Amino acid sequence: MSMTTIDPTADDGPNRPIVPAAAAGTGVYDADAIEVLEGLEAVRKRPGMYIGGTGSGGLTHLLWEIIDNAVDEAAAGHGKLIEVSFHGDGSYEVADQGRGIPVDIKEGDVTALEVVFTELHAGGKFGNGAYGASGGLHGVGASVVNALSSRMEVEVDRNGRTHRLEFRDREAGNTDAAGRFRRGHALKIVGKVSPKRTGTRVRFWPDADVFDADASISYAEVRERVKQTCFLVPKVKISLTDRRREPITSEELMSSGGLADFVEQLRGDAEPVGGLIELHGTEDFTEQVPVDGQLTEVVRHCEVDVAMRWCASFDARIVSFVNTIPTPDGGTHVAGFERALTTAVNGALADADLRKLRRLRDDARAQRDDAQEGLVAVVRVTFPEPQFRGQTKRELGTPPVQRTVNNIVRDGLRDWFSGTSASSKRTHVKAVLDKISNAVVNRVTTRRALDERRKAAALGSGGMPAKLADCRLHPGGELLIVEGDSAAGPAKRARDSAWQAVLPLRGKVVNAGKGTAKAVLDNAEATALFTAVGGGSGPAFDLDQTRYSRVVLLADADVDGSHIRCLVLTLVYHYMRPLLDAGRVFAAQPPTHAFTIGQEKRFVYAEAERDTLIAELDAAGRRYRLTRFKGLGEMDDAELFETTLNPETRVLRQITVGDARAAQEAFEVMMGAAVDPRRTFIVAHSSSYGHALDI
Ligand code: 28F
Repeated sequence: MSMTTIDPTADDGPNRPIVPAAAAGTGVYDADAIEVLEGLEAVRKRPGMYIGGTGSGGLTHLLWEIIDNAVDEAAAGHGKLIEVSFHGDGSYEVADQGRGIPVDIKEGDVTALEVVFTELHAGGKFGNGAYGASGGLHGVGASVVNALSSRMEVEVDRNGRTHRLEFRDREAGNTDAAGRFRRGHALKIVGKVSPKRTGTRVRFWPDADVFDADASISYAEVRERVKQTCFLVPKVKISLTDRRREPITSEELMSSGGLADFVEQLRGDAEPVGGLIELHGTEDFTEQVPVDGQLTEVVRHCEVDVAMRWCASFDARIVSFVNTIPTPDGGTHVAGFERALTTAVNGALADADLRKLRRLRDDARAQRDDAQEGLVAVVRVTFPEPQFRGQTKRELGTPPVQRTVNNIVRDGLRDWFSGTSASSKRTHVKAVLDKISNAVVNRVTTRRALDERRKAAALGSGGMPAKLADCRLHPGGELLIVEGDSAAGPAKRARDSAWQAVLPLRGKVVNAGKGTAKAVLDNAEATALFTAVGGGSGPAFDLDQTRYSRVVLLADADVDGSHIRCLVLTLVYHYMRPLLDAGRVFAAQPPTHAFTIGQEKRFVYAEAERDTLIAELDAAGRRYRLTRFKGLGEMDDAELFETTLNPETRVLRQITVGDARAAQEAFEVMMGAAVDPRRTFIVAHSSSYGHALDI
């Protein structure tokens, strides 16, 4: 019985003469065949690169690649039914009623059909965008499925014929009358069909050598994603048939409402607020893509579809897709949507000028989470060649999409909120704005209450900061401000609690030169300082109300010390300026070194002094022990007392307004981005902390 094959020279028409078979499967590998096998071999070497892994996830990816191709064909308007079958022999089958993969000869005697299953990124669905939006497993194409299958059968109904091609371990061929597999590129005509009947059927047997023994495809998981997919191709029926065991079960899934149905399903039984909002738009964007190694600018036509509605719940549920691919980790399309949503919501709130928001003054703006409270939304973009972020390819990366989605959603929502779009009703808009404005009020009032509690918590019983170790004499005593907990302990032990109070300032005191008044007053450290000093803060600062006669900064001479010293001076400069003007702010000048000369101990306050003393002692042949102080925390109580607390022996430097202003600039430089000025500053000013006034 002769095998009927296609005469490669004839046209692809329905009346083509049937010629006797050439000697198929001659076993000669031409260069192309070798290249193809190497391509597919690469996939088998590193399957994880193409399908994420060789477990159940990777195996399921194979099925989705084939389903996605069928869905792409239906999404492009070809075919209204897709059939998915799980077979008892471990194979999977997908059939569509699309146009049928082309069967014309591509080059030599290889058909387009074979190319789709043997060349990576082949199938013409990539690069020329012929397909519009390719669902494809992120562009890896059906050839990956072939690469990872021990067997594959493809049948195409096209031009009134059913064309068949098989693969055995990636080799193209067909089974002859005797049931033997014969290698060859020729398609086998296995039937006649009505010329109007077109479609593609693919059955594949995953290669047990590639996948983990326990890898399996979960019917339920496939069903769940088929359900989601139905929302993306409204009115396309997708049937699922399980032939793995008796009784064979089959079900048909279809959504007629598309994304609107999807939102209703996601909403569940949550009470809706306002009505369903549907936005649609298209915009072209350009993208640089490598074509034949040359970066070329291509125009992409992008469609944006959004369905959304608010509910009386509090969580936000935004589901997103690019073409028919779910993007569970969001990406540029979701980013564009979220930005547009917050912008449009704030525009509408401003127009509504609600009293409950006016009371919040500069806190009245809705933030992202306020706008998204109780929101259910499906965001879908459709364009060819999507780029994905990361290996898992669950996040859309194409940058220009963000702007496209932002434009379309912002305009669409602005129309809805302003009532100009058909579907928006005043009552719906009002209900949504009420919900969002309540979310803003709740957030702001909760945060303010929390801040108050924090401030109160930071205050002790007498209304003073809990961490203030106060003294008994007011207002004649002095307030010692120490940096962090390390120096607080020794200072509290070494001080004279009759007239010396200690306040540790930890962490990053707010930068008063940069932060807003609110940020400063919200900062626990700043509040503690203002409360302890007692004269209030800002323009209302009253020197006569202050609780101490002077404030003394005890900070190490290192960078951290200078940082906190600059911050406190900036705070004093901006919010307790009269303290400075009255010369009541001082900085302790801890020594940099101590010389133990016999029984005597001498302190020096700068490297220059140290070197001079060393020279003297050496000249006099005196023996001595030199200690270097890197921080106050390194001093013992006696040293700390003598050098910073004891008015008889310590060295304080009076801080002037100029110093504080310099501190402000210093702070800018120290915290500024530019490194050079900062380094210059530290070197230039390190000596300036040397001179001192006796107090
Ligand atoms: C069961 C899996 O893979 N269906 C597919 C088509 C249809 C075309 C196509 C596919 C274009 C040039 C290759 C037909 N006619 N189901 C599927 N249906 N691929 S995959 O073309 C792919 C490339 O050669 C198709 C006109 N244009 C495209």
